[in-house]
Amino acid sequence: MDWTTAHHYTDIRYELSDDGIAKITIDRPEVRNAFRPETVIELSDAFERAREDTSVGAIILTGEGEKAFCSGGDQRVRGDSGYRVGGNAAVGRFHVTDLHVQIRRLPKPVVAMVAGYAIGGGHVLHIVCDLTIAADNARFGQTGPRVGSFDGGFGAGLLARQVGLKKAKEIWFLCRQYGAQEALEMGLVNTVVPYAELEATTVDWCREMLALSPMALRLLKASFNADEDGLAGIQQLAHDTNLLLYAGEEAREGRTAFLEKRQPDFSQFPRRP
Ligand code: 1HA
Repeated sequence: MDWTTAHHYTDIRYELSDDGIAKITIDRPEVRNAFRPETVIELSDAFERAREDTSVGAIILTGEGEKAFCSGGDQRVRGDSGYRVGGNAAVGRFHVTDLHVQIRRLPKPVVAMVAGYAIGGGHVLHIVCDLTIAADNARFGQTGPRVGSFDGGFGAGLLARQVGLKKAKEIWFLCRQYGAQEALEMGLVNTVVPYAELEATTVDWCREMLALSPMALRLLKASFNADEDGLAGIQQLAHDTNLLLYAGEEAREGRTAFLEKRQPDFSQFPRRP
């Protein structure tokens, strides 16, 4: 698969295919692709870039190499008030949770491509992606209670929806690791393939989605969020449908009438049963 670098970062890579796929790679293999605050800032910028690029229809999130997708927060820069920017700032950051929200609200499918460890905060990153394609060497788990941390947001709630409440509590309470096949059986991932086929399979899945209606996919993602995110999810779905309204004659009549300083004539539009 040919990828073209579309923007240069320090901790990540941002690449595009020639047919509408953006690939975002955490590139810190020396720490099993753990993220520091700078990594999160770059990831957020890359996801925004992929969102704004109208040629992009699907996004892959992955980690460099075959040893890890991501091992969570970089424990070397963990301070008492979060993870330290530049390793020495007085005030730490805890904002990977904002990235979770960003990935979920991004109106294009985001696919986690997991080889090796998806652990701790790295595990939560794959949980918030829409789909997960796992290599046969993938290993999943939470470590929070072992290192004095936890994610009671999407990391707990979405996980429970994906694997069931008892299993989610087991994953968090015991901090065990689970292999790819076990993850598949519990509904944590969509498919498992040999490592050598991981990228080709992920690209195939993305291409299948690229052939489908972008608006239907967008509304489906918002619909799942509406169920899961309460009022914030309904807000997203509502504004996506408002976008559809804007594109039609009925809304145009409202806008044109205002600009022409006349009463709108909505009588021409059907009141559908
Ligand atoms: O829970 C949260 C949050 C919750 C709410 C809001 C924000 C949050 C933000 C973050 C997090 C967290 O992510 S907490 C959980 C943090 N992560 C971990 O506890 C995982 C730590 N790593 C491991 O358990 C293992 O390294 C591993 C299972 C991923 C891989 O094991 P392996 O293959 O045996 O490699 P290992 O020798 O352990 O690691 C290779 C190198 O990578 C080591 O460095 P070296 O001795 O070569 O210098 C190791 O220290 C480093 N490394 C691995 N993971 C991390 C790391 N360095 C810093 N941070 C890491 N997370």
